Amino acid sequence: MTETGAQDVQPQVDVVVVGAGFAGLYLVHRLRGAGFSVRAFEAADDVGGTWYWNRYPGARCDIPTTDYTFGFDPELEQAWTWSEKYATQPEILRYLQFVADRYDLRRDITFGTRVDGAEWDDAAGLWQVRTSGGETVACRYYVMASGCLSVPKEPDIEGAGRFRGEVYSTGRWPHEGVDFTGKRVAVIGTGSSGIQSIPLIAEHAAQVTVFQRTPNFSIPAHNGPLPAERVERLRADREGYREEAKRSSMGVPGEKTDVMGVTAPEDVRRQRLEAAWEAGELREIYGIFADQGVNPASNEIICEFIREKIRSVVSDPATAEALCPKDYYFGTKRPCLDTKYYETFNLPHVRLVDLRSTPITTITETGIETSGESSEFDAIVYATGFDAMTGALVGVDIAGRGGVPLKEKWADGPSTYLGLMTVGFPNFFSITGPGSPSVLSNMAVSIEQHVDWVTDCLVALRAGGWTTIEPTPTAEQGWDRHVADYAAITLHPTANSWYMGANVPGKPRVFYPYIGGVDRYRAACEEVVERGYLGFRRTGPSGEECVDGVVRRLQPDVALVLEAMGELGLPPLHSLPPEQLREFMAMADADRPPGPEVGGVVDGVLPGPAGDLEYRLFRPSSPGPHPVVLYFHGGGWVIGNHASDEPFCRDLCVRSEAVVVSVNYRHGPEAAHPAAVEDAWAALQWTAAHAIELGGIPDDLVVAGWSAGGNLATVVAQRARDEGGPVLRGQLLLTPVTDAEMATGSYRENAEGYVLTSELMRYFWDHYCDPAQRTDPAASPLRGRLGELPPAIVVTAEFDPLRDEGVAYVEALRAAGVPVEHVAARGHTHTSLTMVGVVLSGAPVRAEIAQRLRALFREPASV
Ligand code: N01
Repeated sequence: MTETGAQDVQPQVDVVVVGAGFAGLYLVHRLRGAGFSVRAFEAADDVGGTWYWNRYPGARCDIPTTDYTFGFDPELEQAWTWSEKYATQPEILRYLQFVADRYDLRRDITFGTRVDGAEWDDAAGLWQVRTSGGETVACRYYVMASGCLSVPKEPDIEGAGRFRGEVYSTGRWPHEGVDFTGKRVAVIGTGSSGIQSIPLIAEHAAQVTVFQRTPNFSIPAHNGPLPAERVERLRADREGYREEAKRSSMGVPGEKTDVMGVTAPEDVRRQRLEAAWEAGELREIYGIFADQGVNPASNEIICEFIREKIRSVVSDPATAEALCPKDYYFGTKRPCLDTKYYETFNLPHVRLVDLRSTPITTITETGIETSGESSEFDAIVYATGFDAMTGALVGVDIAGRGGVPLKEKWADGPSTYLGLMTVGFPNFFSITGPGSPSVLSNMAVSIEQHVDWVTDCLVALRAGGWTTIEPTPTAEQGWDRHVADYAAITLHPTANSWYMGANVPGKPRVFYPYIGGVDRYRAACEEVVERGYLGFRRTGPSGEECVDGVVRRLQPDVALVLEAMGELGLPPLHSLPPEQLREFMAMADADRPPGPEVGGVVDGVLPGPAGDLEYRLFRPSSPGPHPVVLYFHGGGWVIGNHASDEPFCRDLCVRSEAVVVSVNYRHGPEAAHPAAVEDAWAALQWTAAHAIELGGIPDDLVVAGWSAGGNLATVVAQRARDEGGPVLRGQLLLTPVTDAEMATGSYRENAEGYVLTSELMRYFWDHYCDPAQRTDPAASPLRGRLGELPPAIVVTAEFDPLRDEGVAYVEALRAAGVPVEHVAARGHTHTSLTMVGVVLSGAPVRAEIAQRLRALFREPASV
């Protein structure tokens, strides 16, 4: 490590910063204020970053200026007044120049100079940063504040270099501006840059031809004066307003909706859609429905609404249709705010070329050829986008410990801890890096949060006598997984967007930003600090400290459900008498999504030892006969019935193409152990005997159950073995109860906070089974003889008190020679896997269960 060298070689400067946009400027200000020496390098001749380079006509912010602004200094906010809801590029650039002047920032910034490379010197514990000016600067900390959308994508069109007319790129626009008067102009690209610039280019050009590969969703910005309501709120309580932004999901204050697109009445939908259209704000269109980002049907309502609007504006039906996005979900590519974009296509000199039907074949010396036409132009404008999120970071030769290049480490996609740091690159930070909310949020707020976090971190290092900081591999892998888990429950991975790296040929296809929201992200960053820099190793002359661990381990949607339940302020479930607990569960079940469509549902009764037992049968839609799954519901042998796990049963039926028969059984305390076992045993015998009438294949029978139902399933499987039948294909045990002892590690780790608590499990046992009977294998099947049992699929959940007894059952079955498939559901709780349509991250686990179940049915019968 760095200890010895670190004391000998002194840095020339504490921190090197790359970039002088929003992020670089605030970094210089904060670091300097915290007593660090700083040098910033900026390729441009002045401050501004994005707003220095993107000078194309129509360039504006699309977050209202009340929010797209620094919030760290109330006096700065007093001293500057924005002129419009969405400011133009020149005004934003003037603002950043004003900020640079006000805090005298330029004296620490070297302009016209790129950082070409940076090497970590492990012996000295320093970064050696090389610049295009020929300097090498030794620094302790190195921060890339180089922007998420700062490296324009190279034109990747055949013949692009041959064109002899004028060529412009929106991301590198000439400072003196461009006069298109009387010219024939081609614009390639219809993302935000194209959509903002096309109407203004059309004001002067003689002809504008727009080459569109993918149409975008755009809504009118309704630009104008600053929103009065926002200005008033800021005036009345600036601090409260800024704080609300920090605790919002996008970095802009606003209410979250709980209106679901699919279930809302038509008039409510319409009202919300029209209101968002009228507001002309990203925050509003991202928040029309609570489920628009995850539910295709809900999302489609928004897509179709915008398509209707496009059709109502654009006169030529063919052009209108070509402008309507149809092959990706709203929001999975960055939507745009525009000023008269669609109207521009009604002008006689503006034409759309749909590259989907007639792709560009080549650019020639004089124009553009597509498969359908050849046109001549005086100028071509490339609005073709950026190598987003990682382009600027891997564009510099950054070599970490052992000389490993960042580019190499990230060859399969970026890997970061909190989007701030990466393993193997000590003391190296990226502002709004991949794995942070960045481009999905108000950049001004996200930049400030990162700069504050980094500065506070350096202050803490100094105070603690540490000289290096680096994340641990465990922490980084955990964060990468969390970022990917979040993206996986959204519709984003379905789109070819720059969020997915899909716009740059060869770029790894992963979801680059963090979609958990500014609020949740900030909470994670704060928690890391509160827990003593969890996931970081810090070293210094006097040794090292490492608090290893993962900051977010629950599946994101499981965490959201737990959060929502926490907000209800319910009494502990184990404090309710059984009758009340049953009523409460029935109420909760009434509101849940019903589960997928099945081919048919039949209710019936079968004879039990103490009277009829109700069952509900779910039939697949394909022609039968099918294998049969006899299913016992969860509920601690105290609550639930044959219908209480209906969404899960439907899901199981559809995914495994089996008839699922969910049978009720008697519950404690009214009918204590072994009543439930006797009922389950009767149900098994009856189902096996009536397989054909139920639409099943005889002998193609699996017993299944969740939790207490899993306990019953395996108890009757043991009995079937001992009594010579019925013949079973296998047993599916979902987070089963296998032992009454309640003394495992998972009982301690997950005692509270994950719905099924230790107390609640004790309550269930106490209502179900006399303590003297609990060691009986008919109550604690782990204690039974396990040899010669049918193959098992055992599912355990990471945050479940029952996890370890499930694992113990897996091991014991294996030791007894029983084939076992163990599905360990990472980040799940005892109850989350059955929350069909609510906890979306449960779907891949259920798919895996079904796949294994199907495989079981394909195997030759074992008994
Ligand atoms: O870039 P883009 P952008 N042949 O990647 C097309 C922010 N921003 O500069 O979608 C033909 O969105 C490409 O087509 P396709 C904002 O976050 C903000 O416009 O890949 N076409 C697409 O239509 C934004 O999202 C503002 O099929 C080609 C377009 O070019 C981000 O920056 C303003 C092509 C590129 O769109 C990037 O926006 C501007 C090819 N070979 C930007 N290659 C504000 O309002 C690409 N395209 C604040």
